[in-house]
Order: sequence, then structure tokens, then C-alpha cells
Amino acid sequence: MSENEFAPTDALVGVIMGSRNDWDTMRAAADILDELQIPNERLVVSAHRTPTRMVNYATQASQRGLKVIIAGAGGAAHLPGMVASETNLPVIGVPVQSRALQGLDSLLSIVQMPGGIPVATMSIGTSGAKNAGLMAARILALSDDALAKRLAEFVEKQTAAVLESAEL
Ligand code: RP5
Repeated sequence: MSENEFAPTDALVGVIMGSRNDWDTMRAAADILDELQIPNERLVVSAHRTPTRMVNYATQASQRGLKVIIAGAGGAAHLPGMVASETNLPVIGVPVQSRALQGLDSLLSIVQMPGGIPVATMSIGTSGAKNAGLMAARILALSDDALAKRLAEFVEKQTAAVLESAEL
């Protein structure tokens, strides 16, 4: 696999993560995108271990057709912020739960961006990854009526499921 080139894609959302070990968390984002029929790609792109690949991914993302990037990382989680600094696409950051500090390190690394370069930071772990998928869907639904309908149906089903189990 090249550091410089990425396969042609019809993906609208790039789900990237710092390590294969982040996939258990980040699959929650990909699962939601699949459920809402949003084309997506999933790749390991590390800010520290493959910095050239990270810059190339971010700088090529818009011309490859991507509209939103979801970036997950743990520990010294610089991937979302660095990707946001190399593209003007919306970047949604997911703090992956780290072993040593339970993800508080990841959260603070991602959320404390300097003014001028935004990252929409989600909560720690799989809830954050799931919400990252839903946030990407909300962004895309602004200009896609069919997706807006699927998203509304998703929320209605979720509400119905909660109401069904509301009495103990
Ligand atoms: C980060 O370091 C990754 O996002 C991962 O969460 C963390 C640890 O990576 P591994 O050592 O498990 O590959 O870059």
C-alpha cells in the first residue's frame, strides 16, 4: 500500500483511525453509515506512524469526493486535529478509550483545538463513534432528501424501541 495514493472511491465519508486496534470502537461509526446507506471507506491512517500518508489522505480527500471525515484515535490523539489542519472538509473526532488513562487523554487531545481549526469532538468510545456516524449523516442530509428521510426513520425506530421497554 502506497503512502501517496488512495484507491478511487464513491465514499462520501472517510472513517480513519490511528491503529487497527481502534477498529473495535470505530466500527460503530461505520455500522451506522452502512445502516443509513451512506457510502464510506475505512482506513488506518496514523498521525505518528504514517504522517506522510495522513497528510496525503487529508489533502486528497475533497478531490476524491469525500464530504466528511470521521477520525478516531487514542492516547496522544493528534489524528483528527492534524487532518483538520490539512483539509477544509468537516472533521469529526472520536476519542478512543486508551488503556492507561481510559480515554480522557484522547478526549483532551482532540477537543482542545486552537481557534481557527475546528474538530467536532464526540464522546469517548463506541457511543462517540456511533454519534460520529450520525453527525456525518446529519451533515449529508442537509443536501440529500432521501437520506434525511432515512435518518428520520432511524430516529423514529429508536424512539419506538425505547417506548416499548419503558415500563419496568
Ligand atoms: C494511537 O495510539 C491509536 O489511535 C491507538 O488508539 C493508540 C495505540 O495504538 P496501538 O499501539 O494499539 O497500535 O495512535
